[in-house]
Amino acid sequence: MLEQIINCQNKRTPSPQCQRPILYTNYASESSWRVRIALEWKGIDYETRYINLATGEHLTEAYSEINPCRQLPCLITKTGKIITQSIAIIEYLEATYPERPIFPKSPLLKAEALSVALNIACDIQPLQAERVLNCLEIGGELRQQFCRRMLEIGLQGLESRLEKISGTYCIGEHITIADFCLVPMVFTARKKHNIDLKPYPYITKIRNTLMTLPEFRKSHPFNQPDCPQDKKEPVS
Ligand SMILES: N[C@@H](CCC(=O)N[C@@H](CS)C(=O)NCC(=O)O)C(=O)O
Repeated sequence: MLEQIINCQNKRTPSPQCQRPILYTNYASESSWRVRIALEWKGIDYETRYINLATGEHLTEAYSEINPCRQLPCLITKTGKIITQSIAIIEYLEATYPERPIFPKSPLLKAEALSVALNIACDIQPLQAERVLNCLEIGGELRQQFCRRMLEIGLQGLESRLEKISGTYCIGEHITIADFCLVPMVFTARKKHNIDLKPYPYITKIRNTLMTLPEFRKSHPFNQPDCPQDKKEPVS
């Protein structure tokens, strides 16, 4: 399949394999979950290719032909074009599937939604990325402490921001791209780094409300076919 996609790209013409968008994803990838929520939210029929981060499949030459940055997620559009970066993919989905908009019309609210999304995607999440932690050459408990501290700093700032701008969801009463970033980040904090969310009542309340929605539950890591049985827990 990788070869077919690469050929499709090189020829710059759609191939039969590119008639539905294809998401390269991994159950444990926070950034991929953002896009899975967006695809579910928009009701887009898409195919999935699972890339195993644990075995380093994202670092292979074959995958780097698709995404030279060797990261997930990556979307192949139905016309066979490659889009990387979760926020860019979500913006593309919004532009091409305008039903159920996830960017507010008001310029100010749109800026606020993007500001929360980028705070998570650019400032908070990258500091738990394996490639960053590997470069720091810290392991064991020190590694966990670093991740937890960085997450706590991020969560504190976000909580104060949400106290001012949130309603039922991150940005008032409309579900936006900010919510698509919030829920996966909270999963990383709780499940991967054991962070207690009690000091963050706004984040907790919004996250719990969002997790009642089918789009967020269906796209949850534990509901992904590539999630190993021994890692699965009931979705809560
Ligand atoms: N800014 C990128 C971040 C992508 C990213 O960090 N992906 C992680 C999984 S969540 C990854 O591929 N990690 C592999 C690595 O860093 O080597 C996005 O939003 O798509």
